[in-house]
Amino acid sequence: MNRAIIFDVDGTLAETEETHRKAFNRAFEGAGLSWSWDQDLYRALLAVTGGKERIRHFIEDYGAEGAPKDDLDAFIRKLHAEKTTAYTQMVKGGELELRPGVRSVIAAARQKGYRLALATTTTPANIDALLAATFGDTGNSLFEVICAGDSVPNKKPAPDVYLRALEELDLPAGSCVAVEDSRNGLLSACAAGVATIVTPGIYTCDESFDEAALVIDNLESLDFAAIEALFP
Ligand code: XBP
Ligand code: MG
Repeated sequence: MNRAIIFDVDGTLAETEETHRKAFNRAFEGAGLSWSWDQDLYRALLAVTGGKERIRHFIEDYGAEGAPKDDLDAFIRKLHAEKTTAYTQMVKGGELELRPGVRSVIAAARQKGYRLALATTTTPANIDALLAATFGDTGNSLFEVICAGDSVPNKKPAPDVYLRALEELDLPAGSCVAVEDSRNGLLSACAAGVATIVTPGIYTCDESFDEAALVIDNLESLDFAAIEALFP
């Protein structure tokens, strides 16, 4: 079978962004910063993908005070590393579960011989924690290709991460279907030529998904035949 399903991670495999938001706030508090991202502010900040890029966006575009004037990159890297530690600890603590239908679609795809991949903006350590918490020891072996975070120069909505996944799968875009939760993710997959199913999440349900091949609340209500119908 030379077909693949490429899953996004955050918001798609699981509703992770609330845990990310709490982890950012824990890191800010630990660094002695007065910053605190509530849900409305975080929804706006999610326009920028990548945690480090999101922190920089908050500093430069929201006028956040407390960051050093010099070597801002090092400051952001350190703060984001502390956030990743907080996030992975919370995930390992069991606070996340897979979104409805994710486990059954992955099982059906594997049973039918589909290849599986991840294409995500998030940090690799976050993926390891989520896969271990939700699939146990077999988690990492489920996905033949995992393209994540800083492994590509341009994050979503740029197509880089999906192009990298196609390259590592050695498949053309037409032999793959993507599953996403956000407009940034949809634009990234579409720019790479990959037909995309969107399952909007709590932070993305108000976004537009006109370019999607299919928009559904979650994968639980999806017959696998509807995914197969998206392949030529
Ligand atoms: C979502 C993102 C990530 C997460 C936070 O990634 O944009 O930045 O919000 O994770 P995707 P990091 O939907 O592509 O999985 O702080 O590790 O970036
Ligand atoms: Mg996502």
